[in-house]
Amino acid sequence: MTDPKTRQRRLALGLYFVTDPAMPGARGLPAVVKAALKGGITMLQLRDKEASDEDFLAMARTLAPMARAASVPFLLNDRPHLVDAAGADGVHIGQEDTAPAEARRIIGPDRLLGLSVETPPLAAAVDPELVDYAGIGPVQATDTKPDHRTPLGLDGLAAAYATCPVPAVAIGGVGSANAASIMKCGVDGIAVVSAICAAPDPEAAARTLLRTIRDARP
Ligand code: TZP
Ligand code: MG
Repeated sequence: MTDPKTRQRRLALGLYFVTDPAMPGARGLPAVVKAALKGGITMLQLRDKEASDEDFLAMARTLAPMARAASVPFLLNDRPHLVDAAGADGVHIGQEDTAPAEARRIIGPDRLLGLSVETPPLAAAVDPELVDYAGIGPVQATDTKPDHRTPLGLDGLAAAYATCPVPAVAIGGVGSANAASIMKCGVDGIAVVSAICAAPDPEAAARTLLRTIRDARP
């Protein structure tokens, strides 16, 4: 097994863009991702709960070389069995998806594995031998994930982060208005969907968020 520390050195959690299939509208997802990369996102995840494996893989194969050209790690949401074929750097799973040990077995020892945690006890339970980073949230209620759990708020986020044995990003209702206060909870970065994917100018949105989180860092 690759030393988890070696894998974690490849993480770049600052501004993690998680995609939505519908928000780009007529612009198309690749154009929005291209703009987001230009704006400085540091990590990218393809998320589409409804797509067939075939359509998901086709989009992943479009985005993977774009991310690679920008030296941005590219992860798939939920589908560890497609990581290899997609040429992705890893997978992000939720508590109800493939178990971490199984996902790690499928993707192998070298790729990145992220896990969503919704409460401080779930954050504390993350196995750092298997999981490279956590997504803690939702911080606030969000329409992007209609089935989300009770929002943590800033205090809940700080409490979850404090117990978490791996680096972590905050997710859920994160945007330029609250990014600075979220970073002050100590997290290693923020993950956003709508703040970039639904923005009229995704490049400018990414640039603004990046500046905000860099300025907020101690
Ligand atoms: N996991 C927890 S909240 C969420 C996910 C994927 C959606 C976040 O979307 P947004 O638009 O950044 O609030
Ligand atoms: Mg999931």
